[in-house]
Amino acid sequence: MKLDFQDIRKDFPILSRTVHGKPLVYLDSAATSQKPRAVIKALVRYYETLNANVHRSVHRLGEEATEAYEEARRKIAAFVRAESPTNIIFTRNATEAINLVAYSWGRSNVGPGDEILLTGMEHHSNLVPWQQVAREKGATLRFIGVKEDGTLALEELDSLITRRTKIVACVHVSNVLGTINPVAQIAKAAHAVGAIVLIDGAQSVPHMPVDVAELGCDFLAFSGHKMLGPTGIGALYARTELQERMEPFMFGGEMVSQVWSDHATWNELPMKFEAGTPSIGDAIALGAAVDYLQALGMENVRRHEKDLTRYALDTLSTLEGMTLYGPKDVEIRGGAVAFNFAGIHPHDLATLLDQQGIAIRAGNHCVQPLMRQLEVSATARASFYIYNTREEIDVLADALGIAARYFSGVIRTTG
Ligand code: C6P
Repeated sequence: MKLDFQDIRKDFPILSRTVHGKPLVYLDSAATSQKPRAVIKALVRYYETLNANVHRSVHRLGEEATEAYEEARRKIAAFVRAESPTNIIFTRNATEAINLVAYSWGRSNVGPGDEILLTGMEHHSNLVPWQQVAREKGATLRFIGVKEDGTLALEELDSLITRRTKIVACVHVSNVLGTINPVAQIAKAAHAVGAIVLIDGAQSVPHMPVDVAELGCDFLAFSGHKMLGPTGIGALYARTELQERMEPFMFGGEMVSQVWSDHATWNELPMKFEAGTPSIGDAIALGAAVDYLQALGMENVRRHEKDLTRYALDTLSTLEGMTLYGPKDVEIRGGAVAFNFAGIHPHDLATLLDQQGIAIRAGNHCVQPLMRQLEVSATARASFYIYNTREEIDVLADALGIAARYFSGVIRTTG
């Protein structure tokens, strides 16, 4: 199926606004995506017609809200090809999903002398929780290195994955380098020594077909807001057997079955991990986001982003003074393109582009260890999604040309 991307743009009300008098060119979807009308409507519809707490009330609204909430869970499970909806635990975001694993699984299964294997391109969300577990439990963190070309040093895998490895926690698609890591291969090596595998899917689930069985992962964490859904909702895919063996993450209402004054038993899966009133409307709207993506087809989403990424790499690499990070081959990379340009500080660059209506991100992208390896304190980053066009990349390239001239003193401000 060929997608009409101008039609897709019409589904996103925000894309018709202007910024500083210029049409908005939104190139920051790796930070958070924009939302189509169908998702906004689902949220409004929930509050206008369904609003009630879930799993508690026998009244009509309570039942309808519960059904809509559980329907969203079914959609999300199908989206990542989970065996059962009970494999999906709702969280606030990918960060909370990873923390859930670190607290519930990590604190009971990692001990002194054990090893936790990460990569050198982990987002802080998949690094700091493991630093905490390692410190508390006397375990050691190990890292698969990142090579100059932005890919992982997989030749190190055999020596890094040993009987001491308890968990391998690895980002699927890097939010800086764009690299798509061969997580299925890593998972196979981890399972061979009895380690379990957590995949940080924050930048993959929104952008490409993801099948948990094909990845061979035990856990997959992702955020709703990066995949057209609202903020405040994310998910953890967790294998049933591991859920059964794990202690709850948080304690309180709804995650319990029987409660006595001095002890309690836990609710069935996955409610055991969902304490308190969840983000009901946000979960339902995430279900609508999944419907929207499914209707487009994730293969088409990936194809469009590959095209944009190839175009961006080709276009930006012609600019003098451009340093692009990450693999050059779009077959092994996603649509987050980090760069430094003409010696201009990324924050200055982002501010200048903003004057042209262009939204990019500048900073360390919550991956400070990788920044140190790249020997920079920050980069600029353009990131793409289904609503972006080649024309917007041309606008970016032209604006970068203007920025270079401005900073080299050719263009001077008046006043
Ligand atoms: N990266 C970016 O601009 P949360 O904040 O929980 O929704 O997602 C955390 C996260 C985890 N892993 C990866 C690979 C990510 O890219 C992110 C979020 C954003 O790159 C915000 S720092």
